[in-house]
Amino acid sequence: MNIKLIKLPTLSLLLALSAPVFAADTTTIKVEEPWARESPPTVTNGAAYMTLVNTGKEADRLVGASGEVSATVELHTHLMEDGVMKMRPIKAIEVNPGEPAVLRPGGLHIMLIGLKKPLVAGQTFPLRLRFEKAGEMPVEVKVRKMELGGGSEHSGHQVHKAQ
Ligand SMILES: [Cu+2]
Repeated sequence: MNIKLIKLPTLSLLLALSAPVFAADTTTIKVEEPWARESPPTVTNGAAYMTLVNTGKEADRLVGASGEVSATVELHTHLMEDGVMKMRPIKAIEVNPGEPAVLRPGGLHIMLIGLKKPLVAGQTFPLRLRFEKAGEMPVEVKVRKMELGGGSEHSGHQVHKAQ
């Protein structure tokens, strides 16, 4: 009788320990510097940018993102159409080993549609990224000051230009 009582917790402890170890082994995506621009109170959409680095050997893809920050979260890209830059939803963003996927203004981005409240510089908000192979990954997105053509002298830092 005693053997059974000891065995059961031992087995469940082993299972509990092996699960996170397995997950860590398969996590090959590094998310660098997730950020978003601050949004004026009248603007209801925002975008999140970051660099996705694949440190593994196999190709992976960002297939979705979600969060409480906005009503809808979509993967977008920019396309030139008849001389006009347009945003288009896309199904996935390729993240291949040795080829970091750079999400930035004017290019790939995570679109935040229907912001529940304005994005305020200095604050952060959580997003969950979903990769085809690496699975779900939580990130904390930092909100930065808006950089506009004319008013850059008002901004504290010039690291990120709009273009
Ligand atoms: Cu967009």
